[in-house]
Amino acid sequence: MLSSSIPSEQLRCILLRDGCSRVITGANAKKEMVKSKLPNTVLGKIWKLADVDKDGLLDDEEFALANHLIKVKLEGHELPAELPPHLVPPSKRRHE
Ligand SMILES: [Ca+2]
Repeated sequence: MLSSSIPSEQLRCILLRDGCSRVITGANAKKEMVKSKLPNTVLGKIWKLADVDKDGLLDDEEFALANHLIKVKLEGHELPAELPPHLVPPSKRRHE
């Protein structure tokens, strides 16, 4: 399920927000991600969980979710293997 890491280009978007304004729309994207000091492997896992619709991009809601997952990890909790339903952004819920 988590066999492949995220493409380096996407990670670069996370870390640098370089030419990725349509992907990472949060002004604090770079700050938040770098501030976390989490290893790339963890950020990749967070990306996979946060990209709910699997389109390879993080929109506002998904980025907020990513930040939430970063906090979870920083608080010492393990990341879930799959995103719990209650964390899925309302606009991404398709099974209700
Ligand atoms: Ca997405």
